[in-house]
Amino acid sequence: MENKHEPIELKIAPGGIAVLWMSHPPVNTLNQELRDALFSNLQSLEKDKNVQAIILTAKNNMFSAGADIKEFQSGFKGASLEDIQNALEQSKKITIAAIHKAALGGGLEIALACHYRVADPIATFTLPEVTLGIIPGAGGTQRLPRLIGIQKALEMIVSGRPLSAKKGKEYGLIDELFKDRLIENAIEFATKLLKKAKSAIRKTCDMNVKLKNQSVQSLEKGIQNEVNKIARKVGFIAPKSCVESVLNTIDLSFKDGIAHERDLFFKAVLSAESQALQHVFFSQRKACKPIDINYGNTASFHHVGIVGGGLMGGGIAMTVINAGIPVTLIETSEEKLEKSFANIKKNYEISVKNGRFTSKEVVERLSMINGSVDFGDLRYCDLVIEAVYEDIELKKAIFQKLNTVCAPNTILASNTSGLDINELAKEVDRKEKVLGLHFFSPANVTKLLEVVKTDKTSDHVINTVLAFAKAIKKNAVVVGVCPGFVGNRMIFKYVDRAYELALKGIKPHLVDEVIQGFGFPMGPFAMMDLTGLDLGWKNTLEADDLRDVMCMHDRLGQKNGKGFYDYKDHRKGVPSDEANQLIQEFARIKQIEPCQFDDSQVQTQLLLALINEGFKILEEGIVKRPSDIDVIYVYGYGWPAYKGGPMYYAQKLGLHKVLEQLSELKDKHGDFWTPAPLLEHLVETKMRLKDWVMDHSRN
Ligand code: 3H9
Repeated sequence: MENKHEPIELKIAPGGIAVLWMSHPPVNTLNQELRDALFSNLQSLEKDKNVQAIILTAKNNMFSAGADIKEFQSGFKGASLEDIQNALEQSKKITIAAIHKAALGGGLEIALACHYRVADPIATFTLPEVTLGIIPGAGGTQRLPRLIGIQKALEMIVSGRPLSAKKGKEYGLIDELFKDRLIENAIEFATKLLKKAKSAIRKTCDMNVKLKNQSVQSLEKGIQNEVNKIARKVGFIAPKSCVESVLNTIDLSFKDGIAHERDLFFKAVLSAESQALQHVFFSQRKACKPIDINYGNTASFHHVGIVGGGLMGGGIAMTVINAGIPVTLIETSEEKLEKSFANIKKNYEISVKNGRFTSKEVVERLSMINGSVDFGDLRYCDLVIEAVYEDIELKKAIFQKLNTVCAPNTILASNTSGLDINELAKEVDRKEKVLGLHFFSPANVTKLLEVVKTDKTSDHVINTVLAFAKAIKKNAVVVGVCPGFVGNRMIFKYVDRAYELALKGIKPHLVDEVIQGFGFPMGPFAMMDLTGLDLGWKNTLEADDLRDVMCMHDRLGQKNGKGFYDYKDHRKGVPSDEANQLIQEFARIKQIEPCQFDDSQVQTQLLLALINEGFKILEEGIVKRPSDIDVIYVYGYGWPAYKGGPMYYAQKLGLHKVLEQLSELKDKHGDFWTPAPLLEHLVETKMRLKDWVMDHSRN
């Protein structure tokens, strides 16, 4: 008979010290089963006269990932987090949370209700609710400021960023750090507390918030930048609600503050932003589990080779060594290697300046890259990533070389942003070990990784590379081969429409402003300037589009200080008279008549260009799920996460409405707007995208 898994394990140590282990794999989310078991154990321990102290800890290599996000939709039933917190905080026994690895959200909030907290020095503490469009709803906004002060609590809660154990101890969140034997040390800690003459019970809810001569206005002002950064220009309520609730600790009693926090929490859970962010959370985790792959063993990674030390190759090298995997970087000459290392060092210096790494960490990382001009040095690599410029013949020659120098098991990947990887696979014997790994610039920062499966890539290779993506902290999405794959294929259409709008008389900076108003960090013209207008430009004598026009007039983007914008200081572009004149001149040559479009028409055209292509990509099976496209756009192209991604947005808008708008645009502005057949089919059959995927994956 199978043993029933118990969500709580209990042991009583000598001296009446009870140790409660939460055990809900994989990450101890506080779902109803765990909450009920925890609450009933706490009630029994309270009644047990032999028990003097309670240590709350957890199994599965993690304290707790917080509330179960799935219950946001179904509603919370059974014992609440508040019941558990009251049991811990009001207990007559000493309660201690012993935290290893991480305590997030509700997980940290129950620890805050304990009388003491001890932790492993590698542990982190996070209230990430804002990243889900909500606020901490189990007392986090009321207890954290009481423990670490209002300003630090505001910074943690509004940003959703983790706090290290070292800082936690410094700020007073953690009482003791224990490098080894966390539980044994926690028991010893409890024993010492029990020996104190005076009761050691210390309730967070009874603490006063310390204001340190700060006014509410100065606190509000201090956090405004962070709020603006997260909320961008649009009405995203969570960061503002976090501020409101934390500041309530100044004027409201603990009880009233909790009641107010609960109201704000439930309002936020129901908001459109939170629904979209929850969709993104689960979509990202689903994306790395492709529908059409047989899961199995994965190979391990001891050494990675990178061919090409330019902007992309250098960024990829940084990403890999940051994960502790050594890299061999190949260039064609010693000078190029030197240049590449100088760029990598410069990027790390910026990270040191903004506090991401210490100088010591950077030295350690740099010692993990070995530069070489000899392809033979790649022979021991488990994976080689080619990252040279976009020239299929050059890439083919490199793959032929790799085929001869690399061990037969080495996986060969190309970082091409859209070339045909099936063609590259033809150059080697190990066709099943060839695939695309499309990183996005800056590769050491952007989270997205398109994993491009060719006709022959084996499932084992895909599984291995997905494990690699997780190790280097990238959000992977498996896609098929087509020009531009998913992300760029869609962005080509969007940029094409942006050019069309400019040719019809809407100035580039006005187009950009509209799309920033939607929540993108930058518009299509600023994006093209940043990427470099000459990327992939075939130096022709006749211009096909506005990119050609700009390049022909040596306007290459940020890199030479002029593109669609003029760049006086390095990054901040100002509208350019010269670029605007060139656009007008080209419109005249092409006989394009000016048109009046208001902001909402501009926004609709740009977003529909993306969405319509998304439907075509889905129908062709280049990705299997609409949510995979959402993940690509949120993590690779700056689509505002609180709007869920283009396909989620289309479904929310109503597919019939999307079809109607596309048909109208087609009538007025031509065939570019022909609706994708899949969209027509869904509207005709009144089927939701989600249901089509289920139907489709069954075939
Ligand atoms: C909260 O606490 C609200 C309270 O203030 C108030 C309540 C009243 N819920 O990411 P992984 C699943 S809000 C449901 O691959 P990792 C995840 O979907 C919560 N499911 O592992 C995946 O499932 P599957 C605040 C969750 O090691 C599996 O667990 N907390 C949750 O790379 C493994 O996850 C957060 O926002 C959850 N809370 O990363 C933390 N967490 O295997 C969100 C995970 O079916 N979680 N799952 O695909 C994380 O940031 C990461 O999962 C974590 C582990 C860092 C914990």
